[in-house]
Amino acid sequence: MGRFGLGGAWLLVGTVGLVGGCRTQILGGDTDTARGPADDSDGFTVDTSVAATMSLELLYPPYVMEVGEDVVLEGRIRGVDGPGFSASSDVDGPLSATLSADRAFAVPLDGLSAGNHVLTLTATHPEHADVVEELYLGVCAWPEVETFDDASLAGWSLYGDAVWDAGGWLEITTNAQSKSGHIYLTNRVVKPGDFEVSFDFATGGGGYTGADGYSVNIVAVPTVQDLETYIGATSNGGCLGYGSSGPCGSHPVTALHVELDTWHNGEFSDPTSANHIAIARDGDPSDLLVWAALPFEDLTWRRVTVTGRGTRLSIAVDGSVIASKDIPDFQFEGGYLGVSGSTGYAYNHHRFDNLEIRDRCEVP
Ligand SMILES: [Ca+2]
Ligand SMILES: [Ca+2]
Ligand SMILES: [Ca+2]
Repeated sequence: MGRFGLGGAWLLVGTVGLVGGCRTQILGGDTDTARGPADDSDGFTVDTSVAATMSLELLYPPYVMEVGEDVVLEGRIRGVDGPGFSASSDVDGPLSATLSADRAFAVPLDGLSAGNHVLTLTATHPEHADVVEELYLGVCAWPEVETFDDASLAGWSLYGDAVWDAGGWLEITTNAQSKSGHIYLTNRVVKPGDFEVSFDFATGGGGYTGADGYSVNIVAVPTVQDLETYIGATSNGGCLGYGSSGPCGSHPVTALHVELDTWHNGEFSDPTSANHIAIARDGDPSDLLVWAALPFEDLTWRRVTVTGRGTRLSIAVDGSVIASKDIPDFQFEGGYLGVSGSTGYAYNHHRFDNLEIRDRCEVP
């Protein structure tokens, strides 16, 4: 939970240089003498012998937050007893807010829509001019989940045998022998840095066991033309349509791959003869960074989430982490995201759906 208000250090809003996104306005210009108690309940002593003014105080106001994030804007009204309080956004209108007996207010921000907001906080009192605080807040968001329910596949480019299925998912190879397919999102790149990519997959239902599998790839090339050169340089079979270097070719590339491998290739250093989910890089399936065995050749949908936080890579399936490892020299470079796969003598469906990309969050 991102909670702006912990730590006990209340900061005075309106102090020059304190919070660049805030400014305080005292409307009307008329201040009154405080009529509060001589001993304030929070330990501050109010000197009733001098003129006092009502003020709004905020603690660590956020400048940017993620859409839906559990952030609460907190602060306090000082200088008077029995004030009123309200909050609003120029984009979303009035916001729900609470004001406690000791004049602490809380404004949950998790309902704000993505975009740039001016939040207006208003303290009212029958004997004082309103005090209005404006706070500038960016609410960032990620792309919508790609459900592949629409046959148009806007933004995607298909190569080889990859097809859209009327069930509302992709078939990367089709359920037949000696197929290879690729599909890439070519109107957006995944940004470098920390990332989280989630998707549903289902494979099986074919002929013979293991065939060969597929891979989600993020390829750091500058242009779609360079991407297509890379695709053309990849090999099939155990290279799963992503291998372009090492045992699969001589086309070096900077890339990250999430293998869903159902065929044991001893010559590629497959670490197990079991089905495995693995992370490889740079077009080389023989150098796995992280892997875990998991039986999945049953045409059952499972959800995979691959997370990169600094140098730590993790793989979760249906919400449970099955592999996590720190790779000291790992650096995620981002790039074009796609899926590749291949079949040989043995074959399977290679289905893919519900892609969710969470790279650097941006304010739209
Ligand atoms: Ca779907
Ligand atoms: Ca393999
Ligand atoms: Ca493998």
